[in-house]
Amino acid sequence: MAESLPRGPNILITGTPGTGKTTLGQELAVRNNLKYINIGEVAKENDLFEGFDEEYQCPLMDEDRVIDELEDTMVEGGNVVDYHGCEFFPERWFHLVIVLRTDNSILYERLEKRGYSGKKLQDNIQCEIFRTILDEAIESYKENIVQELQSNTPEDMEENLEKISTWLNQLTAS
Ligand code: DAT
Repeated sequence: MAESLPRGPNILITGTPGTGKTTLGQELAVRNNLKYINIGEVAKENDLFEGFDEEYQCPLMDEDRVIDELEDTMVEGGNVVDYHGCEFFPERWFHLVIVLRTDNSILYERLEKRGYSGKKLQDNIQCEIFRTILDEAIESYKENIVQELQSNTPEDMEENLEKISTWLNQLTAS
C-alpha cells in the first residue's frame, strides 16, 4: 500500500516525562484549533499493549498497532501528538518536532510531586541529563524540523506557545 502524506500539519511534542508536554500540547491544540492526541491514552483506550515490562512493572505498548490506529487521523492532518519518545513514528507524519527540556532540579520536583521515586525517578532525571530524547529526535527527523524549547516556567510556556503558533502559521502558508 502506498504511504500517504498528511493533508495538513502535524506537530509532535516530545521530551522526558514531566517536561510539560501535556500542558503545552493541550493549550496549543485549543489555541490553534488542532486535535490533541496523547499516545499513552490512545494505547489505553484501545488496549494496544503487548506483554509486560518486568523492570518498570508496566504493560508494554504495541507500537505497530498504535501506528495503525492513528494512520488515518495523521494523514488527515491538524494534530498535536504528545509522547515521551519519537523514533517509532513514521517520519512522514510530522512537520514540526518540539523537544521540551527542563532543568534537573525543577524536573526532579515535578516528578516527585507526581509520585515518582527510586529507580523510576532517577532514570527519568538521567534521561533528561543525557538529552536522550533530543538525540532521538535529531536521529529520527530532519534536523531543520526539530526544535528544542526550554520548559521551566509559565513564562517559558507562553513563549513556546507563541513560537510554535508562528511556525505553524508559516507551515500552513507555504
Ligand atoms: P508531561 O506531559 O511532559 O509529563 P505535564 O504537562 O504533565 O508534563 O507537566 C508536569 C507538571 O509540570 C505539571 O504539574 C504542570 C507543570 N508544568 C508543565 N510545564 C510547565 C512550565 N512551563 N512551567 C511551570 N510548570 C509547568
